[in-house]
Amino acid sequence: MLENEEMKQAEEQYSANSIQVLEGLEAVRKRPSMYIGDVGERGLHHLVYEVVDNCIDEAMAGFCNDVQVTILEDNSIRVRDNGRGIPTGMHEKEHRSALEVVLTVLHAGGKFDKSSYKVSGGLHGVGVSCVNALSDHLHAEVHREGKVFEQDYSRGKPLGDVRVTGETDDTGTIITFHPDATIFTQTIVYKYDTLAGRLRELAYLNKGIRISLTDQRELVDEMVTDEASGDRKATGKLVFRHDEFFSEAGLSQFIEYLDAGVAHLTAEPICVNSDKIIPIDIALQYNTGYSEKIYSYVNNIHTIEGGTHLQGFKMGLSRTLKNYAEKNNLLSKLKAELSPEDFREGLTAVISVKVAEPQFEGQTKTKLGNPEVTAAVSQATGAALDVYLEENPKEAKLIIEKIVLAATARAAARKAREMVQRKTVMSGVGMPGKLADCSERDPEKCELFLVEGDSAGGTAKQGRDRRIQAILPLRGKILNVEKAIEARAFESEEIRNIYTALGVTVAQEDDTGEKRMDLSKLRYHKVIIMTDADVDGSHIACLILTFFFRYMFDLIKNGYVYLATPPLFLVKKGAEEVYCWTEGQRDEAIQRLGKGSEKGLTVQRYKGLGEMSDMQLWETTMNPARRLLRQITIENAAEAERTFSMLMGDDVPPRRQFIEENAHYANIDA
Ligand code: 0RA
Repeated sequence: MLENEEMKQAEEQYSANSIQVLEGLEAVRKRPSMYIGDVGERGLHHLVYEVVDNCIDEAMAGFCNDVQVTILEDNSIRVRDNGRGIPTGMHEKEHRSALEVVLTVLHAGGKFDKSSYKVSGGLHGVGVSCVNALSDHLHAEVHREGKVFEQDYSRGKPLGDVRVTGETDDTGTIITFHPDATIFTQTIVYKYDTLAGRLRELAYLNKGIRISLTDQRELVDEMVTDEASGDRKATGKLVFRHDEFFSEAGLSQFIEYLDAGVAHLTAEPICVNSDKIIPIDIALQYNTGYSEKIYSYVNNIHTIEGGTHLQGFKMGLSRTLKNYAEKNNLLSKLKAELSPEDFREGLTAVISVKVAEPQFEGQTKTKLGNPEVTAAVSQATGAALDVYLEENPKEAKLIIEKIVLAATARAAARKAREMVQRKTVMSGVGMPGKLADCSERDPEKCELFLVEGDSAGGTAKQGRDRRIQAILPLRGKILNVEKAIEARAFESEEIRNIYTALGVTVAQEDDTGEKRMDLSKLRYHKVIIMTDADVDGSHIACLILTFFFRYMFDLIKNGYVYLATPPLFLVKKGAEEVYCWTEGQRDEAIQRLGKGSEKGLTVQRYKGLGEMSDMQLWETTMNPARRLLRQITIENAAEAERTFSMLMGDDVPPRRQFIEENAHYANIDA
C-alpha cells in the first residue's frame, strides 16, 4: 500500500531527526515559548495558524480548497478543511494509528509530505502535535475512505483509541481544540480581528483557497449588499460574525487591498511569476504617495526583517529601471545622483517565495538567510519588469519621472535632516523651549506627554509629577506626514521638537535596507499621546501616530508609545465624584449616586482636556497609580499600513467607509 511506503520513508526521516522525536510533547508543555514564540496573546493565536498552516499545505499539494475556522462560544477553535484527511491507518513501527502519530510526535505532520515547504525550527511548522500539547482538550475528526474517524486528547495524551463513528462521502479533517489556561495564563480569549488579519493575508498569498472565519461568541446584524446601488444594508436578522477570504488573482489583489484609497501611477500592478529556480510570486505598483511599503514572505511567513529575497527584489528593481531610463534618455533632468531608495518611493510590493530549507536569522528569526535566493529573485524581477517597461512605454515614463523627482527631493531632504541631526546631537543644550522637562534622568522612569494645544499643555504642566513626567505641547494639528514629502516633515517645527525632546536622530537604513533608529539616547521610555476625547482629538492622535509609524517605527516596535485615556464624564453628588470612561459607567454612576434623591446630582461631559483642573487631569489621566494607558502595538504590519494610508491619504470615500464601519469604536460628538 502506498500509504505504508510513504510511512516507511517518513520513518527514516524521523530517525534522521531523532533528537526531535525523542522530545515528547512534555517538552512542549515545559517550555512552550520555545515552540510557539510566547504564551501570551500572540502564542495563543499562533495555535490557530499552526492548524491552518497544515490545511494550506494540503491545499498547496492540490487536495483542498476550503478552510473554515470557527471560534466557539468557550474560545475553542474549530478548523475544518476538505483535504484528504489525516491518514488513519496503522503506523507499523509506532504500533498506533498515523493520526495519533501526527498528533503526538513533534514535526510528524510535515515529514509525511515530500513536497513540503515547511519550516523546521522557526515559529511555524512545529506541527499540530504542538497545538495538541498546549490544549486541555483536542478533538480530531477525519473523513476518509468513506468513514468518519474520531479521537480525543487532553494536554497531548489520547483519551482513547481512534473510533470509527460513521460513514461519509466527503474527505477532510476537523480539528477542534481548547487552549490550556494553565499554559496561556494571560488570556485564552481569541481576537476576531487578529485571526481575520492573518487569514485574509493567507487567502491573498494562496490564491484559490477559500478561507472563512465565524465567531459564535458574537451576534451581529446581518448585512447584505444591495445589487443595484451597491449600498450595504441590514436585513434585520442576527447572525454570527463571519467573513470569507478568497482571492482569485492573489498578490495583485493584495496590493489593491493594501492600497485602498491610494491613487496609482499605473492601472494594474506589475506581476512577477517564476518557477525556474524556486517558486517566486511578486506584485508591485507605484502610487502618487511617498512611502515605501514592501511586504516579503517566505513559505507564507511574513519576514519582518526581510532578507535575501527582499535584497534580490530591490537589486532587480533598481538595476532594471536604471538601465531602461538610461537606454531611453529619461534621466536628462536629473541633477542629483540616483540612490536605491529613489526607486522605491511610493512603491507598494508583495514578495512571496517558497524555499525548501529556509534559514531564518535575525533577532526575531524572520530574516531569510539563504544566499541563493538573492540572484533568483533579482533575475525574475528584472526579466518581468523588462517586459513590462518595453510593452508599456507611457507607464514606464511616469515611473521614471517619479524616480527622478524622488532623487531631487531627497537632496533637499538631506539638508533639512542634517539640521535636525545637528540640533539633537547637542542634546540637553538645545531642548525645545516648549518642553517642560522632568528632573529624573533615568529614561526607564521618564515619561513624555505629547499634549494637544498650549492650554491643555499648561494644565498638564501644573498637574504632572515633575520628577518623572515631561510635557511637550504640540500646536493643533501636526503635519500629516502621509501626504508630505520627507523634506517638509523635517521642516516642521513640531516634528523637530519631538526628535529633540526624545533625544533621537533620524532613522537610517542599515545594510539590509531596514530603517533603524538608535534608541540608546532615548530620554523617555514612555511616550504618551494625550489629546481630547473627541473627534478632533482622535484625529490629532492619528496624525501623531502616523508620524511615529512612518518615521519612528522602532519606538512603536519596542512598546514605547502609548495613548492616554481621559475620562468622558464626571458624575457628582455632594462630595462624591465618579469619573467615567464609557456611557455604561456613566449610567451606572447616575443610578448609584442618584439612589434616594437625585437632588444635587450633576453629570459633566468633558469635551476637552482644558475643561479639567490640573488636579482632575492628574487624578484621572496622568497619575501612574490610577490612569489607564493604552499601549500601541502592531500585530499585523500590513493591516496597520493600510489603515494609516487609508485614514491619512488623499482619497476620502474609504476613510468615511472606515469610520462608518467602525463607528461603534469612535465617539462622535454632536
Ligand atoms: C499527514 C499526511 C497527510 C496529510 C496530513 C498529515 C494532513 C494534516 C492536516 C492537518 C489539518 N488538516 C490536514 N490535512 C492533512 C497526507 C495524506 C495522504 O497521503 O493521504
